[in-house]
Order: sequence, then C-alpha cells, then structure tokens
Amino acid sequence: MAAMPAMPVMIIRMLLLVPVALVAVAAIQLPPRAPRSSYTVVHVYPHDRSAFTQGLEYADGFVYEGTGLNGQSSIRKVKLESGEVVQQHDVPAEHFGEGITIWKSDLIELTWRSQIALVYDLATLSQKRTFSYLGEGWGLTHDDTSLIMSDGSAALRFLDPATFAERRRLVVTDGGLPVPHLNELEVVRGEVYANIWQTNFIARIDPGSGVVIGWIDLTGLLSAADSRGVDVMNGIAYDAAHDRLFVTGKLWPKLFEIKVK
Ligand SMILES: [Ca+2]
Repeated sequence: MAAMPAMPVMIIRMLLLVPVALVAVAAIQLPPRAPRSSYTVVHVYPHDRSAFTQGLEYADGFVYEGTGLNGQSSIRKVKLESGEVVQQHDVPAEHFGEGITIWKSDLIELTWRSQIALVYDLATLSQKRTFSYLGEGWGLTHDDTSLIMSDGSAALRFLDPATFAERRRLVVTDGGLPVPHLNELEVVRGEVYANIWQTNFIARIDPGSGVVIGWIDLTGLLSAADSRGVDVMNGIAYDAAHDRLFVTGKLWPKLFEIKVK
C-alpha cells in the first residue's frame, strides 16, 4: 500500500529537518508544522485482535467496522462496550475491503485496488449495488453533503452521495507541503480527521482549504504489551450526539475513547 509518488516530498522534508542517520526514524515520525496536541484516554473498550481495521464509524449506539485483506475482509456491526460482533457480512475474496461510511440507510465500502465501492443496506448488510472510481480506495467518510474519500495520496475527493460523481478534489498541506498517505477518515465538528498511514498522527484538516489545522499525536496509546503483533493505527469514529471520539488500529486489542488536549 505504499504510495510511491509521495516519497519525494517525504525525502525533501527529511533532508531539511533531520540528519541522514535519522532518515529511517523520520519516515515514521512525520515532521508536522501545525500545532501538535496530545490526548487523554476516557474509556478503553475491547477490539477484535484479528480485525485488520480499514474503516470505523459510530452510529445509533453501535460501532461499524470494515476490515481488509483478501479473503478476510468483512463489514461488522459491533457492540462498543463488549466488542461483540452482532452482525457481519463477509466480502468476496477478490476484494480487499477499505474505508466505510454510513450515508442515510446505506453503508458504503471502498476497496483497495478493485476500483469499485460496495453499497450495502445498513439494516441487513446485504449488498445493493456498486459504483466505480479510478485509483486506489483508502479512507471514506462524509460531511452533510458529500462523501469524502482518500486514496493514499495527499488528495481528498468529494463525491456526490447519490451519483458518486466527483465534485472536487482537495490537496491536504502542512507548511505548504502536501501530506501524503491520508488513510482512515472522520468528520469531527466540521473538520476532516485523517490517520496518516504508518504514523501515530491524526491530521485535523480544514475541508475548505486543505490546510492541516493541527496534529493529534497518539504516540503511547497502546502499551508495549498490547503492541505485540499489531499493525498501524487506523480507525477514527465520532459520536456527535455525545461528543465522543474513538480510535483504534489494525489488529489492535483495544479501542479507545480519547479527548484531545
Ligand atoms: Ca471513520
């Protein structure tokens, strides 16, 4: 899932900011320009260690999760408190499931490289239809009027939820430089939050300008013991009615409710 066209930007940043000996570390620790925030943990909930989390959303008292990998992709309705999967639909093995979002009575799921999105009935999780797009599918969320998707680059695409036509494309920048590897997404209080692949950072993005307003540094969220065998942080969900922000990651044993400091 490496997005190679983005590498020159990262290399430029590394050359500007760190000695060559630290390049490998710097590739993981994105050097942000916008202000950086920390977090406090409000609640800790169980999360399925076998779930390769690619999409996360909260709706009507449940967590909805999309998981990835060919032959292991699924969409699930999960009880927040227990982590129990109460409903699941397995995705055909030819597709690698990616981001999900709920739009009205539908649940929409991107696929990594199949270039189609799968549209399900939210109540039954049965597939209703598909739509196609060009390039890779990574994260998916929505605001009041558009679906918003990422593709591994620094771009966000805004799509018409009815026709899936692309309305506009936004390049996300920090300090004037593109921010590649935008991954799982969530709209939180009018901002677009994005996991940055292979980092512990969430970018808070102004959806009008694409400028990163701030960074949330989630380093240390998983203990060393809980970090064994996990993959990257990926998964942001927001309960707007109760102002609760949830985060997790691929194969993580826990899902956290956090407050940003
Ligand atoms: Ca999300």
